[in-house]
Amino acid sequence: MNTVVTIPARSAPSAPASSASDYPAPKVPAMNGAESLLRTLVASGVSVCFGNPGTSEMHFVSALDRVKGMRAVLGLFEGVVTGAADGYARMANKPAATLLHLGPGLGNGLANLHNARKAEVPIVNIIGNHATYHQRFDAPLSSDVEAFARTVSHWVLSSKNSKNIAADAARAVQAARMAPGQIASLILPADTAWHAADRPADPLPFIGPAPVSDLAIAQSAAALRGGSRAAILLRGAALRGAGLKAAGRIAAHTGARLLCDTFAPRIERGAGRVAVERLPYRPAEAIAFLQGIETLILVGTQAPVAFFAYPDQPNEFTPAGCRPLVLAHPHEDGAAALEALADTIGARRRPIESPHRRPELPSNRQLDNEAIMRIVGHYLPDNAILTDEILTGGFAHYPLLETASAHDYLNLSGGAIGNMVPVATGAAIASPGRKVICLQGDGSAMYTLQALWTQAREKLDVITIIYANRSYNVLNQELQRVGANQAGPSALSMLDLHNPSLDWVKLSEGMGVEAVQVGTTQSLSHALESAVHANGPRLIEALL
Ligand SMILES: Cc1ncc(C[n+]2csc(CCOP(=O)(O)OP(=O)(O)O)c2C)c(N)n1
Repeated sequence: MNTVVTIPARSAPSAPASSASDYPAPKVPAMNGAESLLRTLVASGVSVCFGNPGTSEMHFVSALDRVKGMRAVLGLFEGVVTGAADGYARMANKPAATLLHLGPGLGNGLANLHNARKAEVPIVNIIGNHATYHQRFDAPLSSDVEAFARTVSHWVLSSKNSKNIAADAARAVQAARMAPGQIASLILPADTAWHAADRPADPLPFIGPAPVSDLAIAQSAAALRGGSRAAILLRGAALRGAGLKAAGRIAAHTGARLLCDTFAPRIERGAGRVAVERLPYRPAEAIAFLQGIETLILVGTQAPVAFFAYPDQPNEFTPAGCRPLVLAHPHEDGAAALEALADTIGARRRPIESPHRRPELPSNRQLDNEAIMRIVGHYLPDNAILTDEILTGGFAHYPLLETASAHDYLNLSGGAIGNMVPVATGAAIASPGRKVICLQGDGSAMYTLQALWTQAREKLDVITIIYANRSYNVLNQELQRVGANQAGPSALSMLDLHNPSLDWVKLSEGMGVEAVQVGTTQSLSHALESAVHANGPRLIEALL
């Protein structure tokens, strides 16, 4: 017999039970659905679960002690959970699981699942729901979980019973790992977790990136040989390792420019890496940047468009007369395609790699955005991970890190702010032994600041530098750009973060992360140098 829980019948006492012993203890099966799910995830290579559970996920939570191989990490808000899963996947190249509490828990995590979808990373969401037979009562936490999930997921399935759940989990991991990386959401009604399962499921084969056709390679080769002024716009795995090297060979052989999207999710930069120019954010600058390009080869991305439409400004950036040519779609193997293209055109020269020249420290003065980037570049440890959510603080000074120590640069990929404190947290969990430096706008930081608590609890090597300009600065600029330039005090107060000013040292220390406030280049240098050599999380409030 597989029935495992005695559900109080409708004739059960109507008065609340005075103690748990008033009801018979549920029988515990040898392996319940939740345990079969967890064992399947581990067998399929999922070894970290970021979660914020509730009653409907208690069987999953209790299985964590019976199943070895799953690191469970608590986030104190679901946006932390989903953003951390994004950061983990960007660095680990495989999915973490999230554990989310019904529709509202998932809803809290949606913005960062949106960002993860744009970053094209794999994530397996496990979302609890009411027991199947309870859903008709419209109890307080009832909602259309599938509808919530569909908005951000490539794959959604609600498990029907405890016997299916392991097989469903194996399919969820397979779906998440489908190139270039997908969001898979498995909904788990509470009774499917607590009833008996037969066994875990075996892992399913991964569907890796599709090979690029010979024709696509021949077309790009012909375009490069034709002598037109060419550029290659890169995204995804092509911005790392073999793909980046092959792109560098092509550039050295043909003179083609190498470009990346403004918000590429991950890029290998710094000493020893092939330098890639970053597409500017503002339309006028992006158009000037691309001017003169006659052939634009696309690898893992689309032809560039503006972040927003602005009155009287173009929203497509490809120059008139330029031919965009897809070498590799995002689900295809862009790195292999670049290698094949380099071989086809006979690109034998070594790629040009950036030298190692740490940016010089600025002279002592009040902090500004340029000085912060210089100091970060100066002290950046080898093989660090940098996350960027600094909006107005960053664009102009991005080139400063070209000759800093080799590092991975992670960007806000989907435009929903509140992403990178969690992303830095997940990246640190995926990359033990590597320092993570989180460059963070103060406005954006406040959305998911609870990630600091997770950093403290997990003792993660993350240094967060808050750009404390006490403003939604970028929106002050956007006011002008969209032509809403009659803003008065009420409008401007919506973009201002004074009154009261946030006390970042107290906020951080309140969550267990040592913190310091700095206002000069010298004090930032001291604070960063000391943080780089320390273990565990630190926060530096940089006054601007
Ligand atoms: C989820 C979400 N909510 C709101 C916005 C709109 N928004 C874009 S930038 C920004 C302010 C960012 O401020 P901060 O991080 O301090 O950077 P700064 O503009 O000062 O450089 C806001 C509110 C957004 N992009 N995403």
